[in-house]
Amino acid sequence: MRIDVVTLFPELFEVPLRTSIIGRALERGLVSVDVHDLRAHGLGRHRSVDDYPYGGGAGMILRPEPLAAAIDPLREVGALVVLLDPAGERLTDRLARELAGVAHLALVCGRYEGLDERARGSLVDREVSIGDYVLTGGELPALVLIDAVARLVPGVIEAESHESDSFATGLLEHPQYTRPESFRGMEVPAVLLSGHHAEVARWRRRESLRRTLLRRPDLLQAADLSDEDRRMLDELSRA
Ligand code: 4HQ
Repeated sequence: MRIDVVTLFPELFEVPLRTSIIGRALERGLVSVDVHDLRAHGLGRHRSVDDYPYGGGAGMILRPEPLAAAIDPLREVGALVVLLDPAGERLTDRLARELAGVAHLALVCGRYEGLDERARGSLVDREVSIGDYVLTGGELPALVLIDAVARLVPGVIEAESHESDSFATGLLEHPQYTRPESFRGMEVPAVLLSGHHAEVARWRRRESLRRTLLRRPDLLQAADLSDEDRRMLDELSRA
């Protein structure tokens, strides 16, 4: 998968894209990310990329010409152009999986008060929001999108790990424990030390259901639940 990024702050991408699982995916060539500095297409001696809003008001707006100069070549080679913006479709597990199936993404990061509406309307295919809060730019949302999507590219992590992701199963994940067996007087649940694989699986499923019921009951509507799950849920909600 290929990802291009258009930004005024390329340096924000350096460490995150060199680190850990995503760093390794890039090193192995499973994903490639090219970061383009919008300033390279700035206008005049000052390489200006923004200007005051027509009609007045606070803040600056990104002019369409530098955006077009940066984005047109990416459109030409077939990239799906995605703008990170609070007005976009919310990034969910479903959307991350959909975007992981796109061979070439171009992520556009706004700054200030955002893009001129003509650039948004003519240069952008889709808009994605990472949540209902206001950030200073689209760079952190772009990194969130890259992280969420790249880990789903075959080979980046074991398929097992994301097939059991909470939002893939529709339930929150069960509690996990590692050494030591006793920590500050708190013990690892005995069933996990028992070696009974079927009992471990049943305990984990019950704890997933318990956590989802307590913290995100809204997820239960869409979850794929067996008769046994419904029986467990029934028992949990009585208790
Ligand atoms: N932005 N999800 C870029 C966001 C945002 C979000 C605010 C995007 C500022 C210029 N983007 N503009 N939330 O807060 O995607």
